[in-house]
Amino acid sequence: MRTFPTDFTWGAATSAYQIEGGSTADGKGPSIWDAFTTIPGKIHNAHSGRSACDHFHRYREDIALMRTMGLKAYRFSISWPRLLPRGRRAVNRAGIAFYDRLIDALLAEEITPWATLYHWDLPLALQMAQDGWLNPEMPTYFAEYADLCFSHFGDRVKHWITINEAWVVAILGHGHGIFAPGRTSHDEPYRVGHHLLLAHGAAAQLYRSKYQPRQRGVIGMANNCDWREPASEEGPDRAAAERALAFFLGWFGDPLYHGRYPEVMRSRLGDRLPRFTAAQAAQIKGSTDFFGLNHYTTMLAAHCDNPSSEGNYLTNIGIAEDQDLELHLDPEWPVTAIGWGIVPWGCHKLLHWIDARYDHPEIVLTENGCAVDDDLVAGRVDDQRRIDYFNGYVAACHQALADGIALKGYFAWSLLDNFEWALGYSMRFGIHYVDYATQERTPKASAKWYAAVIRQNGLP
Ligand code: PNW
Repeated sequence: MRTFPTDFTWGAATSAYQIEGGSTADGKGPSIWDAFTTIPGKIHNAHSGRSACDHFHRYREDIALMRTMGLKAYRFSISWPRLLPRGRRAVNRAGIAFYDRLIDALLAEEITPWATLYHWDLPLALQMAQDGWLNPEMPTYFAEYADLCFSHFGDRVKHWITINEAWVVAILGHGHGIFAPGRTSHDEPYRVGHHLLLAHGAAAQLYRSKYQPRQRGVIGMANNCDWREPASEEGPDRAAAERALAFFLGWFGDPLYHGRYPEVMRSRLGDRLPRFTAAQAAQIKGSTDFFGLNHYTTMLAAHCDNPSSEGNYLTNIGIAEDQDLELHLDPEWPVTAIGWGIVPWGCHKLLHWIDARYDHPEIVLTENGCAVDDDLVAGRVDDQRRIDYFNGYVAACHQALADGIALKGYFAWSLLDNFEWALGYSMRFGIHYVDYATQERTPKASAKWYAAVIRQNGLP
């Protein structure tokens, strides 16, 4: 039996646009994803989150699924345009009431709510009239919205995540244009990333000064990173792998923990990388109470003198031209339905990389999971491949704990099959199967496996 610490947090995660549906219900305003999903060709089969898993109406049923599993914590996101339909000022009381009901129902089942403030569903008005995350005023608007959330929910929500995956918002939303708002540029991602960091910093400072002394919660950011393994033992490939990690996680982790961007980004990007004023750097440095990490996969990294970031965005390469980098899979690795390698040792190495670079922070794995081509057969989903994936990654977490890394929690992505962004409903990440025609939920074998892990607080 590989046992976890008694206070270890076992959770599952979702996000508002991916599960709620109710996209115009009770006064909700449109988000950039409501708009983006209407553009022909952007989303697999023209799917959208209009109804999604109808969690907006079925949250009680979904909390019952969590209770059945013995889940300790549930990570969800708050829809900014559900609270502020035009992004600022006029508050939609019915939106507040929805999250009040959700939070109260979770607490009634002794499930700890972990709330993410921004999981990509920016109010459309802020995009159309203000250029969204390109606007240097966005950190101010975000802090206003955060203030609203802390003031209404902070008496009950003690775990806050400001921004989910700044890298994805910057690179996939403003670099490759495959996610909302669909912009393509080699320069905008760095400005967007800068504003996201400033937005996090403004919200975190507000929380710490105005709310934390009374509410006594914690605040962090959830950044995503895959592991980059050198494609060979040669110096250039080792340097390429390290550079890839700096451009992926160091981009956000270094400002949060060191108060500056990685040196390799500053030297390679020059004036394309914005600068922090001394006051801004001081506000961001040390602004998180834990290191939130979303981790899914690993790629081999090789030096390449003329790379291209065109093509398969699923490799998470970023702006390859800035990194002299090429990525590929080891053909030996098994892959998930999305084509991501299943490489648990990459997770273990990344946890060590974070532990060393940021001086032993408390880490929470805020997302980990995989897509499987699940079949519902006679009321059952036998997703052994997902169990194998989780088993490998949870074992890697246990190994990291045994090495002395301060890992505090693990959140499976996802509680439910849901709207997988550009891939629509074609990819299933859930531990519960969702029949989108009937909205019926079925616990997969992986939900039962995970329930046993939680019950035993470890791996058999
Ligand atoms: C994360 N990529 O996003 C998100 O936080 C979730 O909303 C999402 O459902 C989950 O991972 C599974 O994909 C990503 O294509 C989505 O590079 C796509 C990419 C990376 C992260």
